[in-house]
Amino acid sequence: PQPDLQRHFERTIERDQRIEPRDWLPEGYRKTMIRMIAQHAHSEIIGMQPEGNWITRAPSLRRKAILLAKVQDEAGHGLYLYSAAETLGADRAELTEKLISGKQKYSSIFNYPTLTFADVGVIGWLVDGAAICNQVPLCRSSYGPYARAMIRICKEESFHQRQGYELLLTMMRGTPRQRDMVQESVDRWWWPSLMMFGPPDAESPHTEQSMAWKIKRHTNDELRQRFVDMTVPQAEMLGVSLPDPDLKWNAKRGHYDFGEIDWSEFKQVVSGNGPCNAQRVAHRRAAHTDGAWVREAAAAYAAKRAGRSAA
Ligand code: FAQ
Repeated sequence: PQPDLQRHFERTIERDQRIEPRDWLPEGYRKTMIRMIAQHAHSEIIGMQPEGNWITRAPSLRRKAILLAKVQDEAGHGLYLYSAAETLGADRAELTEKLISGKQKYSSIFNYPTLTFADVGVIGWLVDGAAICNQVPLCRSSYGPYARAMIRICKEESFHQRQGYELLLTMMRGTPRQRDMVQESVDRWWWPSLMMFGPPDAESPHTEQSMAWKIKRHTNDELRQRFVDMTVPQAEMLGVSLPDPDLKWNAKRGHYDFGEIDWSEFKQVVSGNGPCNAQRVAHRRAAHTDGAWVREAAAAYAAKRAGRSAA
């Protein structure tokens, strides 16, 4: 590149200003941003499935309406994020192709099954809670379209998190069986939620460069610790225990200590061998195939309208 373009990019980052689509940017930055935004978009779209599983079986009309709205928000986040990826020159159809052929990742968390309705509450509380913890700093990410997308998405995620916590509070005020359902669900989701933050810093290939480019503002371990510190008091309020015997307050550090994460499980899930990976991707692929006629009709309609306005 011309030295002045490179310098402009570096100074923009140094001054904490935003990189915009019209700006020159290094190829590595573009690739990293496309990878991260695409994985995030795919996560939102695949993330509709675990909760979508309960829409037809929600225990009341009110819970059904709430859940429908939440899952619909996730679709919106996915589409919004694909648009952000397009500002970097990515092609949406290609990104979808990479998702359904298993070439691009999405968050490990969505490869776990939702076995009871309590899972809907726990996903809201823990999964959306972890997502917020990770995404609030991304509102200050150096890539403008992504940072701005995060502002709106975080607002909606906060609402989702409240929704989950309120559902769980209601169940905890219910029968002993309902309380057991909540506890059993927390026991299954706790460790996978901690894995959402990614590998430990020492094994995270992208963190250093992404921090230097101010794409990421905190490391994976920093955010994981923040999540644990924020969640333990919420668990106490709720009256559930977290399934970690090593979890305890460390006054010296001013943080909660917690046990070792099973990184072999994480690796298995990320490499496609989690409990639901095959099912999630197959479902998305089927939806894509079944929806081909809608895309074709929309494209034909757009072409016809373009022709009419040109005439
Ligand atoms: N699952 O070097 P790092 C949501 C991959 S929230 C799968 O640390 P990086 C809301 C990573 O991609 C979930 N793969 O990478 C919702 C990389 O692979 P690659 C989505 C993971 O990028 C709630 C490799 O491991 N949120 O959807 C995971 O610096 C409820 C090495 O890792 C975002 O995407 C994982 N957990 O840091 C929806 C937020 N962790 O590409 C529905 C934006 C790591 O080299 C219902 N993304 N990997 O093959 C980020 O903040 C970052 O990308 C991290 C990973 C922190 C996820």
